[in-house]
Amino acid sequence: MSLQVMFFDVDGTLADTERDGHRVAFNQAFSEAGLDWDWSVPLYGDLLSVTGGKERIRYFLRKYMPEFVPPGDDLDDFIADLHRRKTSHYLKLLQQGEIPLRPGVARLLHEARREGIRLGIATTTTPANVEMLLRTTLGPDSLDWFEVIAAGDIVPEKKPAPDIFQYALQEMDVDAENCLVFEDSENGLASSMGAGCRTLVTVNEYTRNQDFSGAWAVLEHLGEPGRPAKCLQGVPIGSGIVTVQALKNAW
Ligand code: XBP
Ligand code: MG
Repeated sequence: MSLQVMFFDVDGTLADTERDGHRVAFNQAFSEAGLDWDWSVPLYGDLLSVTGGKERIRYFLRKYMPEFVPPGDDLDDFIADLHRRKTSHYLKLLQQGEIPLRPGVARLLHEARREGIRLGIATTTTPANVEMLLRTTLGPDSLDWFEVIAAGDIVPEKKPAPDIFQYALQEMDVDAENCLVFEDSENGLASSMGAGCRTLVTVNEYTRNQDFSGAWAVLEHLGEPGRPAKCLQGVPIGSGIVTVQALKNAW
């Protein structure tokens, strides 16, 4: 068993998209639809326990507005419409270049490509969101760096179910034991571990205090030369600068 493939989660892992991206876009969609809902930064922390934007709106209504009756009495249509609006606002935010990649992400991707490591993406978010993030941060060619972009409703069950990683493994025809997954959340870790993949977690503001038992390594971020990350749990990697060589040494 050896390091042959790297799978990346998107939201929270490639970039801090949740607080200043998805959350803001949800609020813009609510306001556009004439709703006075406001998902504050702390409230959104609770809502993140459910992955998937449509699933998150449904969870919000059930938990915080149980009396709410959607126009036309059709909840699925109502949520789908709100989510379409949200996606369009989110894409605009990405286009404006508001959301940079996290430390070390671009560096490690470039390095992995040079070293012949195969790349894939496994995420809960909508495919158009992934494509726009890659295009605006790494350039239009970067979509081709990934042999599979497994995203959104392509599988029946979103994270923490293992479906999206199982799908990505199958598409790339690789064994889980030769893969390393990069995740940022407990739901993501449960999903990748459920598919049998070794997982490196980089925490963020929303996920810092989650339970990462079973993760191979947990770091603040991937680190940059001159800006090493703290290794928080598990195997320490490369004195806080995650490189392909450091990963191979620790494997
Ligand atoms: C990401 C998500 C996504 C985004 C919203 O989870 O939960 O739902 O917040 O995306 P993960 P959509 O990083 O674990 O894949 O609104 O496009 O669903
Ligand atoms: Mg994530």
